[in-house]
Amino acid sequence: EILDEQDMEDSAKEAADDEQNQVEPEQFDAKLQKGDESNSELQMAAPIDDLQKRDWHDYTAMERDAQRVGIGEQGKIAKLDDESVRENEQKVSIENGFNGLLSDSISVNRSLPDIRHIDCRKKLYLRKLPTVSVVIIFFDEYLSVLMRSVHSLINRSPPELLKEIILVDDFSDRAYLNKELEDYIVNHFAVGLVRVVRLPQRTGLIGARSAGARNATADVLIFLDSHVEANYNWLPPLLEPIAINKRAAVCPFIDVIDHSNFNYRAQDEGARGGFDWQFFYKRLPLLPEDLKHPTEPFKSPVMAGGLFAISAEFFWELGGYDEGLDIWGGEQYELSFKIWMCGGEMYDAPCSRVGHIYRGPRKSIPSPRKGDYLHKNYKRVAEVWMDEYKNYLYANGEGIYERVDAGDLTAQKAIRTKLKCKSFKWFMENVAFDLMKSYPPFDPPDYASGAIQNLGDQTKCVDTLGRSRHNRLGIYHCADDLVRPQRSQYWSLSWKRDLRLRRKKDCMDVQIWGENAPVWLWDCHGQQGNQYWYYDYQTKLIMHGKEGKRCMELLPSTEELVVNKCDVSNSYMRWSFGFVNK
Ligand code: UD2
Ligand code: MN
Repeated sequence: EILDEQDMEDSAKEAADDEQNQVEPEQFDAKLQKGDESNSELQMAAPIDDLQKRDWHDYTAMERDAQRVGIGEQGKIAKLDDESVRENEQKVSIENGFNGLLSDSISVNRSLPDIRHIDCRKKLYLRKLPTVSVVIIFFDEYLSVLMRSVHSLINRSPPELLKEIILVDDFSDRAYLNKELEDYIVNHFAVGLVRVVRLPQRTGLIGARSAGARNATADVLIFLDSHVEANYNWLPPLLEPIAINKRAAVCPFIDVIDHSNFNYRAQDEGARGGFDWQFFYKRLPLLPEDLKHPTEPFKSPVMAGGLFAISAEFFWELGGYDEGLDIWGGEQYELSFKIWMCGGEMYDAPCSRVGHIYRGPRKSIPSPRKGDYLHKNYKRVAEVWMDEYKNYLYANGEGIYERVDAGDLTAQKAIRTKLKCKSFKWFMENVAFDLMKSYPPFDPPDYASGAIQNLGDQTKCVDTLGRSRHNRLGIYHCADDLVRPQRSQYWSLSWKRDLRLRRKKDCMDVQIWGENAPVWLWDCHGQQGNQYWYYDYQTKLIMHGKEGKRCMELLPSTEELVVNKCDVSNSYMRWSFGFVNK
């Protein structure tokens, strides 16, 4: 880090103001001296050009977009008014997992809301940025959605940076993706800008991306799903970290395009990427220093998978994707681990935003493979990269991993050795250092378990009364063994602080905050809130909610189980809990 960020921006702003973009040499001299003085010769020779920043916004296009009105414009909620198409709308939606018919009525050039952090609008980026090959893979994608993806890229990328868009067809079944797609491209895009690569058989998204990457000719590869929309000035923030460090991979913020109405919105304020021990992608909180600089790229342990930029050189240095990963899944972990462990870094860039259609309900499609490709993929990643941590994944797999064969891993292991990559332990301790706490591989012990016995009437215990979930709980004659009672009375106060039926996903749930609030048996959501409970083993109160002001109570007259304002003097509010883990 030679330069103070702010200094660099200030001088760059001045540079941008200057017609000829000439920077006064003294300005840089002063700052360069902050660097390694013993090496000032080299520092002075640092190409001044590379330090120049500029405003990359295309204001003409943005103003033009701001004027646009019509269905779905500005990313607003869209709707088809014609009742007669309703049936067809349903049919197309269920085939695609999004409202394709509605998409046909929205312009492929539609405008989007500029929902970036306000300071992103003023941000300048290096004048010299690498060129880009965008690789979009698709299998049976809906045509207007695919074309809107492409138009948005062309409309919102500086032409001098966007060298080509490569569409890789993963052997689609849909006929319109042949001639109709080719004709569209010929009629709408500059010659050679958009190319289609056709795979001779279904390869899956990993193989398709690799094929696209092999066809790419620019400095940087940007991989995208086939149902996205790039937002204003999305490209420079993705490229600058790579211009500075060619071993940086950068992800945009992924916004949500609603599958039913094409509304464009943020998913949250941003988060770091992680996973749990069933390999579900999870989000980790931003760090305090990330929050202090809301427009700066921040380090993220794992990418979501679909949308990211990486220099072609680094991608191939890493051996690309493991092409033994079939169809869908796991590749985001493989590449993320590889990037971090083998000398790279990964960032999320808040000022770069790309919308993605997260699919809604979709009719099930027959699997293109006989075996369980997903767990095979996961096992490949675990065997090659996760060292002893792979056992956490396997322990949560209910025996699946013992049954799948990962196949030949020689080539992947050889890459790890050749690049002298760090251990997975290093990754977990230095990059994903908070993951174990947020997503422990095994549930930590319960705070308490057993029967919940009322102290006002010691013959009575909380009981399901044989009812299933979505019913009120009641009370019943206590079991003889209060530590190991029968199933209808066997409760655990879990580490997530919900009160669940032992080994089940049914939790005590309170849905109103008024007087005599009934206690229900409901699906555990793990989000605390209205399922948060606290047992104070000294007062013997079972408190509901984080305020600790409302408590579980037995109403002796009606034998109902309710929640009311806590009162230690009321013995019907006090409970003994089978076994308490103090
Ligand atoms: C998420 C990622 C996706 C990928 C996947 C895990 C985001 C927004 N998306 O999936 O990129 O990392 O997790 O593997 O992070 N496709 C093919 N051939 C196939 C199957 C899919 O080309 O056999 C294409 C498909 O058309 C799409 C892309 O692969 O462009 C990703 O598939 P998806 O959109 O169904 O998956 P998604 O978004 O749930
Ligand atoms: Mn997708």
